[in-house]
Amino acid sequence: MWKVIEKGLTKDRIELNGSKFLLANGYMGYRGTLEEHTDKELAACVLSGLYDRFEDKWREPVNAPNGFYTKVYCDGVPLFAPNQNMINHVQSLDIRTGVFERSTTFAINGKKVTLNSQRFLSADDVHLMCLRYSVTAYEDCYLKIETGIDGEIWDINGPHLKNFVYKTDNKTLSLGANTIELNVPVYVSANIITDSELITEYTSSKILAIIDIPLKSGQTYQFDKMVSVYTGLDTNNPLTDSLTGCCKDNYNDALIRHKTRWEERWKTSDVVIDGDKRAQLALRYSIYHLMCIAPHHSDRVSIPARGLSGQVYKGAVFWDTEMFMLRFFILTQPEVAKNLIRYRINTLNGARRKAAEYGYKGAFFAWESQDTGDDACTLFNITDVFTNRPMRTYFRDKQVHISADVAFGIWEYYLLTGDKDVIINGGAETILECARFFLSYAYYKPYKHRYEILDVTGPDEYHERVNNNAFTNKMVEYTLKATRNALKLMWNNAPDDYDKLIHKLGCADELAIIDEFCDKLYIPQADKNGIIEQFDSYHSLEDVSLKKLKEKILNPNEYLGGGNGLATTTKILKQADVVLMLTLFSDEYSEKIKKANFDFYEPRTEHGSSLSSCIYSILASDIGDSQWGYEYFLKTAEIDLNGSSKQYVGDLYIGGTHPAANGGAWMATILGFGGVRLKESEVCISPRLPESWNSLSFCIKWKNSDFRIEITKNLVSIAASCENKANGQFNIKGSIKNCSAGDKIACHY
Ligand code: IFM
Repeated sequence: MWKVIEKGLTKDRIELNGSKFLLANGYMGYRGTLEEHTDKELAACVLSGLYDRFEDKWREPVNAPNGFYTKVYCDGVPLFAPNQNMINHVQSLDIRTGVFERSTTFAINGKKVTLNSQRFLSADDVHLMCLRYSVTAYEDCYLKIETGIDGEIWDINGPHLKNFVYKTDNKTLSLGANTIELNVPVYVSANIITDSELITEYTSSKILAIIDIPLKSGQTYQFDKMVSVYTGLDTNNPLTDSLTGCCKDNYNDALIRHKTRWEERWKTSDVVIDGDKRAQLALRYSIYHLMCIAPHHSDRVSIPARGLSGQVYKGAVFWDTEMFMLRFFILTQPEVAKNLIRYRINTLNGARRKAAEYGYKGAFFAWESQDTGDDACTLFNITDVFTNRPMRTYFRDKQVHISADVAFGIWEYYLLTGDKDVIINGGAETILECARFFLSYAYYKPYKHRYEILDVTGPDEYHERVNNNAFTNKMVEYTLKATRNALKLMWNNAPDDYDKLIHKLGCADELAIIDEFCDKLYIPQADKNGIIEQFDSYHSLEDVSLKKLKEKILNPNEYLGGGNGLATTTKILKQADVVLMLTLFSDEYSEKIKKANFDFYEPRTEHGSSLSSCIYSILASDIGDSQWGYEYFLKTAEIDLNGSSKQYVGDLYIGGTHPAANGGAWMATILGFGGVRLKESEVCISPRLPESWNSLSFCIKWKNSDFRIEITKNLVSIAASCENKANGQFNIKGSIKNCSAGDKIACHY
């Protein structure tokens, strides 16, 4: 259950396959197109963390020139899949090792030839991409192979590269260019490993090595191509470094090193489901995506909403990372989680600038965050499909919950890892700045003796500018409590740093007010039926059924929110909102309340966001409805396998991979079906496996200690690593078990 295979190829599959067969290593992502494909087929090598703005278009990540570009002519006829000469095609992605393969057979004037390729983006050296390419002839024929670096690249809001320069020496080719906005150099060098003679050719956008070779029937010609990518953000000498990078290794050795890294990752991150092959593949596929786009190498970048599958959503980092992906990394690869946290700390000044821009104090994090933390989100983010006019959306200025999501991520990282260093070095400051932002944003209503948070947009983006969104208020409360605790931790562990911080921010007087704010913040409560109103006056909106609402849709891409959206005046929500709150703060709400809200909001949720289903899955499991839980899990886990997601909103292309759903699939499994709740002092496990699952096994790292957990229908077994420093306290459906280094415990439930 480790291979994703697709047989045959039609034009309409190319775009989806680009995402489905993505290779990535955190530094760059290479779409699952074929070597002969170009910008027209959306071939792209997306660079993480390098952004560019062309004229007044949206700023977005830069795509590097395509170093895998290779095209073969057989007796003068180009081999291009899919076309009328293609008689067989299969492509696969080995998610255990991050290796892509294709095999395509063509018939040219009655002569058969097969192209095979294998490629990977090294997990060991993130600048390196490797291709092994071969052609087999079944009749005598004459081949011309052009392989090189293609500078004609797919851009959504480009072009982003100018001043192309070419360089060649014997078996290496280099193509360099500079970004438009900041003039950052980008270099791609390729080392073509072959005994054949190469003739170099330039076109206006490509540098090519040409290999002319006659093949006898049954003969195979093979070459390897080692490609290295460096930019001016990585080094002062991107040309030299990319040239050295592409020459230092051979394909086989690089592959061994790459596979070793993947093996290490799976060791801590694999989840084994016994009894359900479909779920197993979908879950592993989700985990593969999380691991391949994660910044293992840097704390200057995070994970964009569409990963490294393209420039969609401006390559920006949303709340998706903290709320949907971070927990996977905290519990399986905390060093990556730390990079994700440090990215927010490193972009704190951008968040301060945004708060100041709106007249607030502290840190208002970007709804769409890029390299500096300044907000890439525009005020008119969607175009109305009917009028073709830009539509005012309030994502940028009113989704204030983003600052609470960031604070939540930082504090949860600390609670589950015990890593005080992050809190002392920037974490506490960031959380405190978020609290100061909320204090300046909130209103104190003296006649109600409470603080309220007015004029916000919650996760349900169909209802903008509402008051007291329950999720937002609850998250703000968490931020304020985390502020107290983070400052206490700093005071106890690094009093000098604490003093310096309070002095630097000049906020000594605000600390007591933050405490009062926390105690007097209004948190919407359940009514007599157990329902928590999503925001003030939500209940007075029209209660139309989702079916009826959908019948009114005139254009499949029309936006249901905004000023005139069909959902705006109704109770139909875009994505989990109150339900998300109930999963995050599960312990604080009774089963009755959870059930009442699930039953109330579920039929009213359109799931217009890929972030929605996983949350419903978790809550469904929590309230014991494994059927709902399973359906929503599959919807989430298979989203990038079957390409079933929305591709357009208005005229905005939103295709690509869905890392938040990938993280959501993991959460739905571990938190939902596994019933795992991680706290600072103990790990609680209340399993509710889906019917067909015999067992679920996985590892978690909790407070720097490793535990292997296996859950069957009636037994939870836990094995602690012999190297563990901390003892684990496990609460298995109320039965408390301690698990020290080397222990193996089992508990019936
Ligand atoms: O962050 C999400 C948001 O909640 C819904 N629209 C898409 C964004 C990026 O995934």
